[in-house]
Amino acid sequence: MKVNIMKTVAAAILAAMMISPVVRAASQEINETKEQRDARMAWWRDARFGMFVHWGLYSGLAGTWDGKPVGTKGGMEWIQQRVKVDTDTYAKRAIPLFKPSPDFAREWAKLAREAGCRYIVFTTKHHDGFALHNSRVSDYDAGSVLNRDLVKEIVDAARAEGLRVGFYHSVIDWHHDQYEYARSKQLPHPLKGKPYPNGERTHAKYLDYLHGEVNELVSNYGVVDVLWWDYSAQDFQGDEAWKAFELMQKVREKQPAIIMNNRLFRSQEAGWSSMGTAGYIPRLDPKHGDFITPEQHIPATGMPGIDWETCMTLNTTWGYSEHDKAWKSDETLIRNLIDIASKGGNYLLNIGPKGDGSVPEESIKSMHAIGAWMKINGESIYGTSASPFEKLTWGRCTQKSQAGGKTRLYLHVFDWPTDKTLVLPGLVNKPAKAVMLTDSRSLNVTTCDNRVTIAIPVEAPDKIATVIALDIEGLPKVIKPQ
Ligand code: JFZ
Repeated sequence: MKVNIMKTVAAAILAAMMISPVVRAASQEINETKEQRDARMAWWRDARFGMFVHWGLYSGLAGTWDGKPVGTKGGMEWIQQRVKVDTDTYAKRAIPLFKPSPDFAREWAKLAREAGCRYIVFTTKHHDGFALHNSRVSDYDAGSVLNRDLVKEIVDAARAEGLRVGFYHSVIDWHHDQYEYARSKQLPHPLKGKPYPNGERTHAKYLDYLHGEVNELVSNYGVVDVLWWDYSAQDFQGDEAWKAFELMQKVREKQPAIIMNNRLFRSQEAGWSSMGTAGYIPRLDPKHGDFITPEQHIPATGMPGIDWETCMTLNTTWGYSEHDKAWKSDETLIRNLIDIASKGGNYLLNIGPKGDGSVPEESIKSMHAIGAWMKINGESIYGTSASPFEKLTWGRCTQKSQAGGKTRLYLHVFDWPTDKTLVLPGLVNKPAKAVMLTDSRSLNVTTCDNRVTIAIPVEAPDKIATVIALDIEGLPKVIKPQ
């Protein structure tokens, strides 16, 4: 809600004058030791599994425009761009269909907890520009339109379920009348290629607005654990596009322990090689963010020294679409989570609630299936690190240090061997014991010729992934099998 515009403008001008070039240059450097960084990242690295939520005005439209499906595949949170309409036309159709129920946030938070997620990252504003909080610098926000602060509702609900909270925030903005979309050929905009409807634009004014909304988000909702920026292109990124270093610095001043992704940038040193969802590379200078964000895919190998999080949809769209039926199977989702953990990454799995905030039935089922598996096998995911094996023919492995210098290897068996033996080729450590998490059954372990062999039952107790916890002496030592 806009109040005291003059006061805000005056304050902004004053603030801008006070930021000297010296301060701005210094703000790029991260004053943090490795130990401090490890401490700040610890909860996130342990969590391994988070719930992403894409929800906004587009959710009520549900992938439909003029009574017709805009598509059956792909991101329907982009619907305004897909049908190429201005913000007023879009808002007029979308607002009446966006009707959050009183209880929606508690349902999401409960679902996330039941699924075994340790954090939730949700869209505070997507590319369409509609903000879910009660904003003083905008009248295109839930406060102005619904007289509700949906960010507060979601944060409160998530905290009540013991979840960490992350804000997705789009720096791309299809609503603001000073956003100079012509400056990028690569970033999307519904009116791309067309002249600005309002004549001249001054991007700096958009940046005041962007920084203003972000300031509200990091000031008014207590601790914010993650800021998930989205996104930049090679031809428009970083300082030029978003005053990125200053923005990150301001966020850190309010939220010293916050964890941010690298999407305010798109350059080699910030972990990007090209456009496209697979354009990431395993590189990251901390001044550009804390983690990289492979989208809709899982990297082929782990990336020692780099924090990463794969974000993925349950079907093919982030924002709700009534036409998208391409739901991933429980097997795919559970094995993805395991695969990612075995490579040392996090899984941020998306739900796209409907316009009333309710979660599609298929998504609830999938999240519950993951939750049921996690309830039994969660210790093989949370707080684990990447596999010591380069490759295992039957599945995946994660590991965790134990008291007394032991290491526990979690063996995730996807393809159950038919000869009643599970072989760990090249593992030279002395094994102590093996237990199946499914039913706490102890299994016989033998070792010879640099391989460990575990005696297993004929039938796989869990067709998707049976986990065997194998304790070994010392840190795992794996040699290349001959
Ligand atoms: C972005 C958003 O556009 C999308 O709607 C969703 O929020 C997702 C999580 O993030 O998706 C992208 C971002 C970058 C590229 C493509 C899709 N890219 O660089 O090509």
